[in-house]
Amino acid sequence: MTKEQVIKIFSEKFGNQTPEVYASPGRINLIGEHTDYNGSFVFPGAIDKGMIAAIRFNGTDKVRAYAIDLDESSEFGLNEEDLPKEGWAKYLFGVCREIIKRGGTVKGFDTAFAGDVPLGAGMSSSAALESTYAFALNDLLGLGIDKFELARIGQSTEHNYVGVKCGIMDQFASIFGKKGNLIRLDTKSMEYAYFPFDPKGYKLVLLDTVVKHELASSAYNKRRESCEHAARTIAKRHPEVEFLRDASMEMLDEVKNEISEEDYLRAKYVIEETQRVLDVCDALEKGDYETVGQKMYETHHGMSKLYEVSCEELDFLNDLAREHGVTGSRVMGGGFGGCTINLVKDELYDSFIADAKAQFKAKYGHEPKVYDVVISDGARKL
Ligand code: GAF
Repeated sequence: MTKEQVIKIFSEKFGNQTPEVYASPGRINLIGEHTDYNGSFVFPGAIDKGMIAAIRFNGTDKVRAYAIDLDESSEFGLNEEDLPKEGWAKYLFGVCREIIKRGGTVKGFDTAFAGDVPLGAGMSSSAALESTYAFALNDLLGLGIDKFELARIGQSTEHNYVGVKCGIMDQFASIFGKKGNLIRLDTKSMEYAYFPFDPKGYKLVLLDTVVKHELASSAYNKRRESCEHAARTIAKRHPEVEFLRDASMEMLDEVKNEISEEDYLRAKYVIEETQRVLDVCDALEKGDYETVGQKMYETHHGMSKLYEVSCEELDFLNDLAREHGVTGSRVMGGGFGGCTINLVKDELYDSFIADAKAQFKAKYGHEPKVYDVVISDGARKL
């Protein structure tokens, strides 16, 4: 939806005074999955799909919000007990509350928003929404909150008002995104580096299974608990280990009999995935896309067999990619449904996509959705 369209809908809903308009993107992640809450590396980029919001202060202490795509409204106050009942409004409320907790004063506002990040596809529509409002309120109220803290406001919203104990990757990518660049982020030190990403002769394409399995957020939180338990157990022998990122396979093997097999497999995946991100960065610097792709397949295998966050439909698309000779393919994001991300040679693209659509439909009754990745800018005022 364009800026003009959002302003028009806002004006129909809340009157004619012109609002300000902000936007924030969803993200892809080339590699480094479930590593961000383990103090490790991620390698995301912002995309050309996101949320757009018109916003204007209304002189009250209430927020009146309109979700254009859902045609739903919500009105809520800004005190802790005012948590709205609408799921989507919890994100807006959470952002306001997290700003207030950090000492910022938030005033009541009217807002209408829309988005084109597919929901449940693993492209982080929720971070796009949080980042839009964190960025907008900070800018409009002149709060002077730095970009790292804006990302943390979104993350804390997830933790405290949505119930997902996520890492920082999605909000970071949504705020810090830069056109044409992936970002390698060290989630322990928060040091980051932009990597221009323009793989000549290849396309990066997402295949969305349009499947979202139930209880994804509780399963996600459970993965995090497994990792933290493994890290704590290792730290008893190796106090320098704060996160799994600090641990080696040798250290993990030392405690193998002290943790469950499940926790062992989860931790093994994270330790291996940490190394894969670094390997992919090296390979990219050499223009070695074969290695990048190989690591993507290894990640898929780990996410499917060790971390157990894939599902039948995602494995099906991954197998198909391999059969077609696609350079790299893996489940992207939190998992339990959503997309595969595929690094495909230009000359294979058409036949792979056509066959993926046909075979997936024959097996599951509907085609996967196809999104070409365009790496774009982060949160901004329009
Ligand atoms: C979700 C979370 F929100 C991220 O923090 C990250 O852990 C990701 O899953 C998996 O890499 O998107």
